[in-house]
Amino acid sequence: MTLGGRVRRGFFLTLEGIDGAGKSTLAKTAAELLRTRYPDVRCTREPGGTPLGEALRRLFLEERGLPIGARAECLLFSAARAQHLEDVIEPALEAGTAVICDRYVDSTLAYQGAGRGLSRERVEALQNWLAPSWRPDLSVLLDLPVEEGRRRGQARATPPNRFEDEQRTFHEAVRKCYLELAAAEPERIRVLDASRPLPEVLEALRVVLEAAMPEAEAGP
Ligand code: Z5A
Repeated sequence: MTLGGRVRRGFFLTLEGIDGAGKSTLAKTAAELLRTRYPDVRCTREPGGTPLGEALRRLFLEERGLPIGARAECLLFSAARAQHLEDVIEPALEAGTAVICDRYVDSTLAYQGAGRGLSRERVEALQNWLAPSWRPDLSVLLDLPVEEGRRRGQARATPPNRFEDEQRTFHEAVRKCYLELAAAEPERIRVLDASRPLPEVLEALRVVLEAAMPEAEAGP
């Protein structure tokens, strides 16, 4: 498998879903499972993973009053991703590391495309430009009704961010887009019912991950 023309030896897993779907919770179990096959596992997130990404994350999630238009929002998430790919994701995959990324390109298609109403074609074209071979080996979509995501989010102590503040219709559009993306790419995007009790979701994750990981190479 190649990444931007170079040999790619690691495994690239992304976790997606609406707010509060359980991505951070599942990342820990995914890391344990990947460690059975890969000597190094790197957990990262978007926006984030680099000094630029973390600075933009603070800007998005903490500066609630700062006006950011839909196109600027899309470009800023994409800028953070370009840096993340260059500094973290591509070098790790090339070194044989398994990378788990909490949100990736599908988030931009769902939030900035469907949520903010930007043209899907333009958002996709931008992603294809900055990450020509951006496709993860596996993307796990944690699907959850919007109301349940809100309920889980409200249990947190932190104040709602600019996305959590959005109307229900915004989050419904995001969820719908995620499901459409999964229907269009069923091999890459596996949908898990995140409303089930956590042990069941973790078991479903184990099953899809085991099936997606390449067989261990035979020794010399
Ligand atoms: N964003 C964007 O617009 N465009 C982009 O391109 C990118 C991002 C990359 C990033 O915030 C924001 O940026 C995000 C989209 C936007 N919008 N928001 N908000 P984030 O990724 O940090 O925010 P988040 O998605 O809301 O993360 P989160 O709140 O931490 O959700 P999570 O990681 O999916 O859930 P969790 O923390 O693992 O679980 C939430 C709670 O539910 C927690 O108490 C768990 O114990 C509980 N939980 C988890 N699973 C279960 C089950 N199965 N049953 C019961 N309870 C559960």
